[in-house]
Amino acid sequence: MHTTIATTANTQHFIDLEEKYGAHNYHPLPVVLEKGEGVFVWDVDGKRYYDFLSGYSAVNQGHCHPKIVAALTAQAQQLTLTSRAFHSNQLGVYEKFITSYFGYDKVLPMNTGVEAVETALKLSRKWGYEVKKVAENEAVIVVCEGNFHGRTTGVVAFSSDPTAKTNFGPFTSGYMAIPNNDLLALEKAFQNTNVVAFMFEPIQGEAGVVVPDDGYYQGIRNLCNEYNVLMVADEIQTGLARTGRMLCCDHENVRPDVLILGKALSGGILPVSAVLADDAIMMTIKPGEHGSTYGGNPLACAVAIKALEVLKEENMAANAEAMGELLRKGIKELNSPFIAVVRGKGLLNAIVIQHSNREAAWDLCLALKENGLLAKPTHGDKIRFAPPLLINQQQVMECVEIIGESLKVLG
Ligand code: IF1
Repeated sequence: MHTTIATTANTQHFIDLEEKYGAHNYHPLPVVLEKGEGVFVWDVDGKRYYDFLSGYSAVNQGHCHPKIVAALTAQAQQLTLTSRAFHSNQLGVYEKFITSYFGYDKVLPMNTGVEAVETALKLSRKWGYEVKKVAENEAVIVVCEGNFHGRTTGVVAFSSDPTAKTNFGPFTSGYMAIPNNDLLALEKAFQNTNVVAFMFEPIQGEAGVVVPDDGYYQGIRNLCNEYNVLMVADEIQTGLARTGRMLCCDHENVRPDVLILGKALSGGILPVSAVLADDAIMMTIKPGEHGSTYGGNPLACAVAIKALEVLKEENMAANAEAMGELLRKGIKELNSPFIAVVRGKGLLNAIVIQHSNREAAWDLCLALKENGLLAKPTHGDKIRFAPPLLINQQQVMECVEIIGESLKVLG
């Protein structure tokens, strides 16, 4: 059992409601939030926290960014949903905007991240059969061990995490997993001429912010070119300025064939995801073959344009790079015997806790919470540090102090 801490009656009231009426598919920290602004969130008792999770990188632009909220409310009073049975005056404008923003011919709009992943998988197979000419039902998509691409039955089929898979089978076939960050294994996998795509996270998030070797993205690009395989980058978490570049693949000036975006595409306002590709790939999907009721809805279009504009207007990539450096340096200089590793890129970071108590990472997160910083452990010993990208130097320094102070609970 996890350590528990005293909560106020007010906080406990809301926790009890979730406990009683909600499915128990999460194990949240005992904090109940009611307000957010920029890098901060407030709980129902009025206590303020630095948000070091940012909705798992959905809130890159900061909570309730005024420009994005304004775009939301203006469009909400005009038109919110048409379905794709009709055109809207927002969709085409958004499609032109996002394709020129990222430099692709076409976009396919969806809602949640995993839907965009499913879209990319279907697109890859379609291209494989119709362009690469793989024999019917023989297409193989290569993925990495330790991947996290979402939670549908289709996507957990190629997860290597037993928690994600156990008792959810039977699973679809056509996937091959290789070790992450291993170009030799990738080239070996590509010997199979039925391979149509390699889908990867530029930095594995769920696995604990695993940054690959320099040259990995370039290596993938070269192998995909050589073997006529689609390079499919899941930048749902790493994209949109989080790692210090607009896309994580930009660190090596590499352009994937298929780009998957989600999370911060709306700045945390509503679920908006997208798949981008050029015509040779995207035009293999014909009317009726794929879609979604809410995909590309007017509200999402208006919000996504503003969310993308804000990233550039406020130089969020450059700030993420600089503040990430400062944060990692600050944490390293704490010289804590309980921090085995500090790693990350830009403001996608994690620490690995080493301690005789298996609950140490959870306990540290409780102490961080008491001291005004919210972060969540993964896989027992890792804690992700990923604040909104508008955090400033003075705030980073204050957060390092909070982390230093909180580490004292570990002994
Ligand atoms: C949860 C992790 C983060 C993702 C990548 C697709 C999706 C995600 C690279 C699916 C989602 C989330 C979902 C969240 C936990 C979280 C997560 F720890 F599980 F891995 F961020 F690091 N591709 N990631 O990271 O997007 O369908 O959820 O919109 O609670 O499951 P989604």
